[in-house]
Amino acid sequence: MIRPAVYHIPVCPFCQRLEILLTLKGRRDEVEFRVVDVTQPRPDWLLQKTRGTTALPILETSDGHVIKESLVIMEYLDALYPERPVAQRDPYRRAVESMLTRLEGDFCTQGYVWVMNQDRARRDTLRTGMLAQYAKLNDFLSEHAPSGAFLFEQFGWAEAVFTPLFMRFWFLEYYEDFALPADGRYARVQAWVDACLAHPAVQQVTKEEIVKLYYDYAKGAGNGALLPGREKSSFAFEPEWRLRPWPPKNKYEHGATDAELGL
Ligand SMILES: N[C@@H](CCC(=O)N[C@@H](CS)C(=O)NCC(=O)O)C(=O)O
Repeated sequence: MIRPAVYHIPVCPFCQRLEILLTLKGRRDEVEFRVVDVTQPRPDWLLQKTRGTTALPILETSDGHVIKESLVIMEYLDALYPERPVAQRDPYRRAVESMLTRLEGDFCTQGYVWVMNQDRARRDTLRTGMLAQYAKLNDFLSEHAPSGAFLFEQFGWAEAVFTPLFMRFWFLEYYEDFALPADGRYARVQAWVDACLAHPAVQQVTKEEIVKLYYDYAKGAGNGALLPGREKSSFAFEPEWRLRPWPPKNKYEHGATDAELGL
């Protein structure tokens, strides 16, 4: 039987959600992950599968159907392999984790808008906006999961959705000196973030990889786009990220060359 295939961009947070979900289910090897290079135009055969859209991941089922959107693909995989369900089964608990999941879009947008910002004057506003997003999560968890690390007893659906974003936001820590203030307003969400980052099912990427690959995002160029004066994207596969130096942190003062980035 042909395995389902996920077309993905390595280091993409939405793709990592699928890897985490499958790892939690002990099914990581039952889905084939096929790598797409975000720095190159999408090949025609892929655009035919997606009917022209470029966002990844997509999943191609064993019988050739295409499913888009990471949260929808998560639903599909959780239903396809029903043992060890990741989504809550109890209707109320499922509603609670769905309410938390609905917060991921604004949370994600705020972090990406901030990392891509090039106007130093907007930094404070963006930081305030990011803190407001964390405060929302803090409030939600304080109401629905005041004690314990996770939303429910174990790392589950909401954690699989959010952890890839917590990991990407290492780029805010590095390029924007962002850290959650160590006070009561964020204590519950900080405990959640820490528990999520430490979980064995999420170790597909590292801080070093994210900081190095997302350098161009920090300079305002997303999705493998090329910055002026550069010949290679920080998302290039070669040279491998481990062989490159850590990028300069001072994104508002300096634009690193390919050579400085080890590209
Ligand atoms: N809402 C989508 C977002 C997917 C998305 O934005 N993927 C990025 C990679 S991290 C992408 O494919 N960007 C390239 C493009 O859109 O052409 C999901 O959850 O799957």
